[in-house]
Amino acid sequence: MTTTPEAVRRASPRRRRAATPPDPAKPLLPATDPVRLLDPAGTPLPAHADYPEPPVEALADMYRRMVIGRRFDIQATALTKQGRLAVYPSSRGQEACQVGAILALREDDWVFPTYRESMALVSRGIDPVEVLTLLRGDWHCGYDPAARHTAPQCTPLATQCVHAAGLAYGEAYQGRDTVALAFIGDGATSEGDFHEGVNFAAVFKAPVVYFVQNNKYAISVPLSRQTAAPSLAYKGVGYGVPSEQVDGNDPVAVLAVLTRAVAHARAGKGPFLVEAHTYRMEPHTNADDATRYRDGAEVDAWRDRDPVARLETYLRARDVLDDARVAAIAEEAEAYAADLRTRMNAQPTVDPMSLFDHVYAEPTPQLVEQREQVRAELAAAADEESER
Ligand SMILES: Cc1ncc(C[n+]2csc(CCOP(=O)(O)OP(=O)(O)O)c2C)c(N)n1
Ligand SMILES: [Mg+2]
Repeated sequence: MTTTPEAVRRASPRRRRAATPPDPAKPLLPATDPVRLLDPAGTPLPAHADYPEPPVEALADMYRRMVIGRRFDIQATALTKQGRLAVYPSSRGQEACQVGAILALREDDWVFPTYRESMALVSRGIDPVEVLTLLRGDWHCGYDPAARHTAPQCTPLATQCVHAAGLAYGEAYQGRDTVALAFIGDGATSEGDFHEGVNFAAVFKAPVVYFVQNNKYAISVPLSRQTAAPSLAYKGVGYGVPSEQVDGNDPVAVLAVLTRAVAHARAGKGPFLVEAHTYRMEPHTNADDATRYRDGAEVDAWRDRDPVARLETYLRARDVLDDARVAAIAEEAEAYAADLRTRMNAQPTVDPMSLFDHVYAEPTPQLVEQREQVRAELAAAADEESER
């Protein structure tokens, strides 16, 4: 019998004992399946080793904010139909994400919202009329970003990812333990700014949580035309950012995962990326017709995974909610919407010339010229009016 080198290698005990080299990407990788602590019917699943369930009082608070948030969202959509709002991007169906992100943060942490996050901002305690100021057509965001630690709602996709990285780095540089949370949509993860923001935050260990709400569409573009990645959470791995995916319609899991992500960032370990699988129940905005690109059966399937009903079922089973408490919260939400309606129906007084006031500290010659043009047009219109 001849012994070949290959046979020797195969028989070698060293080969059998050789340890698999550690996978450097492993600690960064998200769970294969999105983290879930409640099933879609609201029944608790076995405890998760990495994600302990948040305290039940926090979940009760979350439920109340989600109910008020949903009522706010319905009211804002109605205001577009009455001509009181220019446009409104609804986040109905995304209540667990909108409220969970806010509850995972401290008041002095920073939020970097997109146009979709009105519900999150009212959940943060910002006056809803202020939140809707921009969408009403004003030139400013309505609230004081520095006072509320909340950036203006961002319409250019993904630019907030870079702002959040810079702010978080600056805060840490000055010795503060503030965390910044940047919301971003599934579609916007294809934008360069998302990648630049995540990369910068990773290299400079900026305490940012990038929170991707994967609501399955970028206006009419479905996720399948957006990415070939197995999950958007995998986009963190290439930048050395630990990532997780979560069932975005499971309020308990969303709060648990985001709480851990925020703690990671606050502990000085750098950014964390969370992808929440959720669904936008309404069209992109009131100006969009979603029936042109998705069918009713798909929407109905997601209706069965409603995050508000899911949390309500769970909290009733825990004896934290009963009929009386549910009715009281619904009444509170009704009063909140009625107050918003009344205040939004008052005619705002806006000076068109104020549009030019805060563009530059020193206006450019072009801006001066444009201001003069508008002034002349307004004066001519006023003359015409008085001659009638
Ligand atoms: C830089 C830039 N490009 C294009 C647009 C137009 N636009 C507005 S919303 C949107 C879709 C974004 O989808 P996604 O990121 O999934 O967020 P969602 O609206 O679903 O919350 C697009 C393309 C924009 N606002 N900014
Ligand atoms: Mg989307």
